[in-house]
Amino acid sequence: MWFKNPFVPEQASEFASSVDTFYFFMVSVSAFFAILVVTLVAVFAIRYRRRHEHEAGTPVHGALALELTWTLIPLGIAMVMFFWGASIFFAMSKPPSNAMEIYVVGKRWMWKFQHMTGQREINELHVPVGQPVKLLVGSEDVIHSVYIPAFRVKMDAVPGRTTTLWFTPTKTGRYHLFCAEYCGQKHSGMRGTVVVLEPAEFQAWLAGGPATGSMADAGQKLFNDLACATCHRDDASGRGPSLKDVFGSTVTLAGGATVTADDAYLRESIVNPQAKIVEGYAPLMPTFQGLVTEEQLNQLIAYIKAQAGGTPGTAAPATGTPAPGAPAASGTQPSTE
Ligand code: HEC
Ligand SMILES: [Cu+2]
Repeated sequence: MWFKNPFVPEQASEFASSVDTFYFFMVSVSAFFAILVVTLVAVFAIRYRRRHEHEAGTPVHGALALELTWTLIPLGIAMVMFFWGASIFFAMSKPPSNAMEIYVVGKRWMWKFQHMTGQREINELHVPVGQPVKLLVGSEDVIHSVYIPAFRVKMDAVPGRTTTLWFTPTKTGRYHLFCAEYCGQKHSGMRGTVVVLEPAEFQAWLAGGPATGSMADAGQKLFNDLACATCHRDDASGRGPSLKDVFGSTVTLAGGATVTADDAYLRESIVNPQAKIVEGYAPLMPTFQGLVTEEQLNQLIAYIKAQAGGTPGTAAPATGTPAPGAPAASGTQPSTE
């Protein structure tokens, strides 16, 4: 930014300077009017004070120009704030399609990350500089909130839902990550570090990680272990619809309504299958709520997404993909009882 403000955290993402400039503008406008009003109150109180017992001011009967001025100027300023703020908000809520996707799960009291290529991290997140990164945020238990002050981004982690947050880091280094939603006894300890690396270093880091399969591989394994595959086949021969190209497609539901099969829809279809029934199928899919952890759910979703061509986010980090066929990362065996 055009000045180094000692009162704000380091600026390490593309949003940082636009958020700070906007914030500085709002604080300046507020300070200007606060000081103006207080000063005028003081000046007028002294200047127009009552000087003797029976003195009364001249009454004012309407002053259209004055009233228009003090209405229109603040209106104009408020509108500038609104549209400026809204444009930043929209930019922050629309991740670019080339963003690298990383899954985040908040859990009392830690942050778990999983890269598409399979690497998992706890309380540490490695990302390359200059690359848009999209976090798909979920929670294993209560509401948490991912907060990275240096990037000026914050997003709630809500149980049962996938929220997203994105940023483009502009500087290598280590940055704080906090939980910004009080979540229990050790909330204040629910912290982490975002490590921003040069792209080459990041690739080396990815390649050097434990040899796990990609998220989609882990998801495929779960898909078989949980017997999803018995109902969902690639052709139409199963009791459930083929999931091959479902991600990103428009699904027609029983009753005729349509819905776009995005992350949220896939998640709901697995934990609450009765909520939206696909046209032409019986509502016989059992719920997997409680049978899969949040991370396993992400892996299943990653697998379903990977089956639809041109999945955003899977292309970027692909160069660091560890040996294919390596065993799935998942340590816990899902129960299918
Ligand atoms: C007993 C058979 C059965 C099993 C097991 C099963 N499903 Fe389903 N699934 C269905 C049926 C039938 C539908 C369509 C009706 C509906 O929407 O509930 C469906 C719908 C879906 C949809 C929405 C598909 C679309 O075209 O919109 C997804 C996603 C899905 N299942 C994922 C899974 C996953 C993941 C598993 C394993 C964890 C699984 N299913 C296990 C029968 C099954
Ligand atoms: Cu928390």
